[in-house]
Amino acid sequence: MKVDLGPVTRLEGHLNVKTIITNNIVEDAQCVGEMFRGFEVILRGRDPLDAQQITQRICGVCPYAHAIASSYAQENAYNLTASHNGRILHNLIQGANHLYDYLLHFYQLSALDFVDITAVLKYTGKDSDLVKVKAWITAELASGKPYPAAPFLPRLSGKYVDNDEANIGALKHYLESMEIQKKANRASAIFGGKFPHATGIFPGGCTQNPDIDLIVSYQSLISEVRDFIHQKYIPDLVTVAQAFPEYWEIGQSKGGFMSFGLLPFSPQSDSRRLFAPGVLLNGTVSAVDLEEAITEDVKYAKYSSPSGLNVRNGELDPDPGKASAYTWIKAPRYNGQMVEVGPAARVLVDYHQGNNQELKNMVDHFAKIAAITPEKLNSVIGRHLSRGICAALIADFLLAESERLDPSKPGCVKIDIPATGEGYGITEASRGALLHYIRLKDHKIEKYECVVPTTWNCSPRDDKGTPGAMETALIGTKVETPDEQIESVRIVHSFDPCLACAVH
Ligand code: NFE
Repeated sequence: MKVDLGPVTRLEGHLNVKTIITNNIVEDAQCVGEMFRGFEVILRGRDPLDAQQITQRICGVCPYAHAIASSYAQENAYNLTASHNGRILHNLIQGANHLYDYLLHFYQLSALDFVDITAVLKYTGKDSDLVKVKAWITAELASGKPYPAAPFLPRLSGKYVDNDEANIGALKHYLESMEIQKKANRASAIFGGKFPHATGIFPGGCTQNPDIDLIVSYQSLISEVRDFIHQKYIPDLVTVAQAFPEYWEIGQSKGGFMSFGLLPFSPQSDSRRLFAPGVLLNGTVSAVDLEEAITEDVKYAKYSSPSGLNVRNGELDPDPGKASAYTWIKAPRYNGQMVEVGPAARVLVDYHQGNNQELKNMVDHFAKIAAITPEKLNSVIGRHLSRGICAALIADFLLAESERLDPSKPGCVKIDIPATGEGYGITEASRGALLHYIRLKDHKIEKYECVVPTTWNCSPRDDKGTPGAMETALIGTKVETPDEQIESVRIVHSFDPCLACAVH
């Protein structure tokens, strides 16, 4: 039986997942990116300092990651070292965006896959927000509309959390989290400019100087976000994990893991980072090679350009009618290997290197209470919990990092754009490893390449026929209701795909 899950909702952009179900098992799955964008074409011939602005328009969810990757790439191409304040400001802006994004993903994009929202209909308390939601859902359900009470209902058939108090509590946090997300975005905006597309991020730093009153405002906002993470987000994650232990086994990708590392401790391009970069293959972590190892296959993607090109030589010739192709997403590979990127990769790659003792302690703590090994982070629940671990570590880091700003010094440095040069910039967007590459000619952009997290995770088959990370996580899954497949949708949501980014 063939079932298309698209358009999959509660994610960014246009994703279809084509499945073949035999005896209630997903026998095959294809991730289909249904649109073409072409930012790399738009950038050709432009002023290089447009790049960190234009690439933010790739996405309204992770714009700062693009601005930061672009700034790093330009610093590399201009032989420019960021100022002390500049690098810290980059971190404060990008880190706050991660916090916003994790909360958005858990509450608005995933929680309703697990939480039974109809529990609110039994609510008898006095909380005004919950009373309003209850009244609104009740009226919507009575209205006779074909799809009443969106985005809460309708929903896929399946098991949900069976505890009214936990369900109602999670709904309350769903509502509160939107205010908290706003605070995270306001914190980023203090130094970067208005969310979602910050005008203040540049190679070498930020145009906003770190005045003391701004630092205090930033810290106050991040402290509130941090409290929410510890008091509500992580307990809600644990509730879901305890209610759905089978999801430690569901949704495992069948390749390696890669992280580019996140939040450098100093302006130098080889600085240690809060989360270490690395490629984890067969239990061993190795350093990331940007020059040769990353290639993009296009046998099954709608491009006529050659397959298997590395980043420096990447091309983009759209071919909508290509017979063998089923998606607009290319298939990036690392030394020919399929890898998963994202929160689980970020945590596992760091854990295996012992880079961050607090991360190790948190992973070991959760592994102990769930009676799992750290490798089980490669699962639906594992990806969700990894975001929670990242959120807790990042919030603490941002508060400490903001103390290191020097209000007597500027936030940016003078930029001289050379006539020629090239540079790579790597960071971790919330959804995973993000690479920007820039090459200059006559002081202009000759070539720009982005290799983006969801491109890795939602990649189609490569030229050898190996499926992408999400495809492998879906294949073999047992589904109770083949034409709905809540199990498959939970797997897809655990990756938090962003198709706007994937096809960029
Ligand atoms: Ni549009 Fe993004 C993140 C990047 S995912 S959300 O996180 O880069 O491909």
